[in-house]
Amino acid sequence: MTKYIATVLSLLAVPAYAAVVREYSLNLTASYDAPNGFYREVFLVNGQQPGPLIEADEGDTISATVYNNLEVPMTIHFHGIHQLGTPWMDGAPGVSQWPIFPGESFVYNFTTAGQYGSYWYHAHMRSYYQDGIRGPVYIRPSADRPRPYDVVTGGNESATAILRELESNPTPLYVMDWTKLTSDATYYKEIKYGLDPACTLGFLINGKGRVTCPANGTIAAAGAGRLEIFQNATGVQSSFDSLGCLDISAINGYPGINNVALEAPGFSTPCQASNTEREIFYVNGSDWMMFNVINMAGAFASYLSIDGHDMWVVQVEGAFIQPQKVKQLYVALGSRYTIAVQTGRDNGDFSIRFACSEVAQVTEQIAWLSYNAPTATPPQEYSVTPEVYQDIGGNLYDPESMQAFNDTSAAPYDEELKPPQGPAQHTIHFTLTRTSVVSFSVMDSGALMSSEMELMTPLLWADDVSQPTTVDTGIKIGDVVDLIIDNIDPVILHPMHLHGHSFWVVSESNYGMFGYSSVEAALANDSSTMNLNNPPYRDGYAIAPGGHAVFRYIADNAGAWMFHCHINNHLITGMSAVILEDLASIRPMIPASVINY
Ligand SMILES: *[C@@H]1O[C@H](CO)[C@@H](O)[C@H](O)[C@H]1NC(C)=O
Ligand SMILES: *[C@@H]1O[C@H](CO)[C@@H](O)[C@H](O)[C@H]1NC(C)=O
Ligand SMILES: *[C@@H]1O[C@H](CO)[C@@H](O)[C@H](O)[C@H]1NC(C)=O
Ligand SMILES: *[C@@H]1O[C@H](CO)[C@@H](O)[C@H](O)[C@H]1NC(C)=O
Ligand SMILES: *[C@@H]1O[C@H](CO)[C@@H](O)[C@H](O)[C@H]1NC(C)=O
Ligand SMILES: *[C@@H]1O[C@H](CO)[C@@H](O)[C@H](O)[C@H]1NC(C)=O
Ligand SMILES: *[C@@H]1O[C@H](CO)[C@@H](O)[C@H](O)[C@H]1NC(C)=O
Ligand SMILES: *[C@@H]1O[C@H](CO)[C@@H](O)[C@H](O)[C@H]1NC(C)=O
Ligand SMILES: [Cu+2]
Repeated sequence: MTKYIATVLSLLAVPAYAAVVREYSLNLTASYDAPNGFYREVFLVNGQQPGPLIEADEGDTISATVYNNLEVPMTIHFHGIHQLGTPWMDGAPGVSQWPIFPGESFVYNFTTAGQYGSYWYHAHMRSYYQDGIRGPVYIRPSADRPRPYDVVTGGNESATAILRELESNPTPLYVMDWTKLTSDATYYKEIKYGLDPACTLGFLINGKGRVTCPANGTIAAAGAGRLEIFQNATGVQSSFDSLGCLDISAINGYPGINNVALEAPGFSTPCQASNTEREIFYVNGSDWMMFNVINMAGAFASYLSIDGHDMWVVQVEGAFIQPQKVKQLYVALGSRYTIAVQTGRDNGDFSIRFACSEVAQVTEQIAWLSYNAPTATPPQEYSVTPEVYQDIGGNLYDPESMQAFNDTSAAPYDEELKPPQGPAQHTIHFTLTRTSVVSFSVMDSGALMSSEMELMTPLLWADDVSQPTTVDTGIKIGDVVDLIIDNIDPVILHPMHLHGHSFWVVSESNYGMFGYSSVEAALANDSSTMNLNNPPYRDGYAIAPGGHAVFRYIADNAGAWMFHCHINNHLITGMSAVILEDLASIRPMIPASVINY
């Protein structure tokens, strides 16, 4: 009741742009469904996957009550939301809150002040978001944010006005990978048989899609480059099965076992095609469309391309960028991109393609962009135009002429959004490594985050914070922190995500380790390896196999913050650290209701 009055009062008090409280109920339930044609248990948020959109205007408060009607414990993390001043609302079990047990509920209250753009929410317990506990968050930017739309439209005022209008309600374009087994079942097989569950039934787009079974030759042609990478790195010759999954049995020492995440060990089932619904976007005569692209997958990144259309990338992870006009967009796991697409064709139907970008699987999912009138029963197949830019492996047909999005040069449009220059107060080194077939680490020591931590007293208020993956360098508010991250794995890319902050990617390379003890040391020797001038500003970034990156951020948010790989199978087998930030100053603020939950 007080909640409601507060909402109404704040609406009445100031006429425009008044911050309000946006209330949401997220009801988590289990069901049995076949989104791409194969029945399995699925988890749903308010009866759907992905869950409903949580939206707000910049500065609003979000109050989301989560009802856990599942049979497993749960927490919800609002990915990319800084939780400034409310680290106990971050949804990290064992770090910031107790799990929400079956039958219980929890209220996530937090401000969106200082943040705008595209985010998402997802389960942070186990790998449960891969079973369907995930959905979008969108924060409309305040009026005073500088927008890059004139660059996109070449100064055409009416087109700029259209983009400005579309910005209030972008079209969802969410990709996620989907497995035949539940995430728990997959995990238990992984541990029992010592196998890497890197094989899926393919992607879903906005929760829809179908399984297609490309001809062997098509998979082989699209996957040739990957086989070479794999062979160079491991010395093992391999091939793809009919689902496009890389046969990893040779290195794992389990000859004959394949599709291990999907089938009973010892059996590989050939691909079975399904004919389920695909997502269709109707142009309806509009000149432009704006999409919020979010990779909500549990394992795989992807390449996005729209046949016959350029994509203008205008926003990445909560910041407008210097726009790039591209034919292909690499969509990192966990990352968000807003794209503007000029829908300037007279008619026709075009494929929107997401191709898996990982060595482990060659697979593609399609949605349609249709210039035809919406029909009650859309056709099972469209006859699409031949203007295809990428194959099912995401290889561009003509890389010379077809521009791909360049993350490295995606600097914020707001030129003031720059990293602090001088030396950092803290430099923390991480090594990304596979410590066994079924464990992964971020720590130089190879230490694994224990999965039991999820059930332990959260570090935010625990008496003993000294876990092997706790990083405590005495960070105080206002300090500058550098994370040097070397990925020593020869094949596996790790999309690293930091809670509580956005950071600048001040150095990155796909080739070689950073090789310096600090940013200062690098600058002193060879400043061409560094970008402190206009680096990308992100909350997640994929680190190439055998490559490195350096993230710089300002410690402005006291708490206990996870720094982890977003590939679920890596996260839950150890690949996370928790960086402590001025805990002493925030501990007195933690609500008793959260501690005594
Ligand atoms: C959550 O926010 C609402 C609305 O501001 C407020 O009424 C409620 O007391 C808050 N609950 C908690 C647990 O902070
Ligand atoms: C959640 O959904 C279930 C199944 O539809 C329903 O029985 C239950 O009442 C709902 N709970 C809430 C809090 O909405
Ligand atoms: C400017 O944009 C509008 C809206 O998309 C379009 O109708 C018009 O043709 C454009 N003008 C020019 C000169 O391109
Ligand atoms: C694999 O190794 C060969 C021989 O060193 C090299 O020519 C080739 O470029 C490598 N391929 C890839 C994809 O790295
Ligand atoms: C396609 O590849 C699979 C797996 O390697 C093999 O079993 C099958 O015989 C191949 N089919 C054709 C038509 O070549
Ligand atoms: C086009 O029209 C359909 C049916 O009215 C509607 O569902 C869809 O949202 C519209 N698309 C756009 C881009 O406005
Ligand atoms: C991407 O941008 C960076 C920084 O501007 C540049 O050094 C690099 O060559 C670009 N990569 C490609 C493939 O164009
Ligand atoms: C310093 O830079 C030079 C030239 O770029 C390079 O050859 C050398 O390896 C660097 N030294 C260190 C210690 O990394
Ligand atoms: Cu990883």
